[in-house]
Amino acid sequence: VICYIGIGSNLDNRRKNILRAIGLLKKDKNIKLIKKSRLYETNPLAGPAQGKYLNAVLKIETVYSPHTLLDKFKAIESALGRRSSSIKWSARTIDLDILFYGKRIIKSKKLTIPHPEIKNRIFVLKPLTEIAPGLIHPVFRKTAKRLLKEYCIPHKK
Ligand code: A4P
Ligand code: MG
Repeated sequence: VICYIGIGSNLDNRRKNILRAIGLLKKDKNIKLIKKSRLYETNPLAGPAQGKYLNAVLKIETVYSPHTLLDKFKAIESALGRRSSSIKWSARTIDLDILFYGKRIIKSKKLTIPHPEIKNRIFVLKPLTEIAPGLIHPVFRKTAKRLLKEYCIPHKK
């Protein structure tokens, strides 16, 4: 199954964290890295005050089920020393999110796929459009390029 993965870091050596996470993904025989976007420096979206992120999107192929893939990502996050925080959207050494898992639409207690925030996140839409402009979002039925074009920042009153 072809999957798209969002990766981000805003603590310690951000670039090194991302490259190490990609290294660990590549080591897994059941995960094949097909494409990776450039690294984008992005402003933190939501959450408490924190430093800028580096973000990227990866295209992988895997035989893992969505939940097993999530477990693998959690293992990589803890291998890279991510501490679990009770504060939503706080700074992190590494974060791996499943953006798309083939064309599957999943809503379970542990997983929502496609990732529900894709359309609100420039730090996902930019790198995604770089590597897969024609990819169709299975819920909105729009391409990545289109979602990026429609992206706008919600107006705060
Ligand atoms: N979960 C549900 N759906 C998914 C999915 N599609 N992929 C569940 C991965 N996980 C999914 O995640 C919490 C739980 O979400 C998981 O245990 C899983 O069961 P987490 O990574 O432990 O916690 P989190 O990342 O703090 O929460 P959340 O809500 O996933 O936050 P996001 O969406 O990851 O956003 N600004 C910039 N510029 N760049 C960023 O990368 N990231 C965030 C975090 C906020 N602001 C950012 C960035
Ligand atoms: Mg996450």
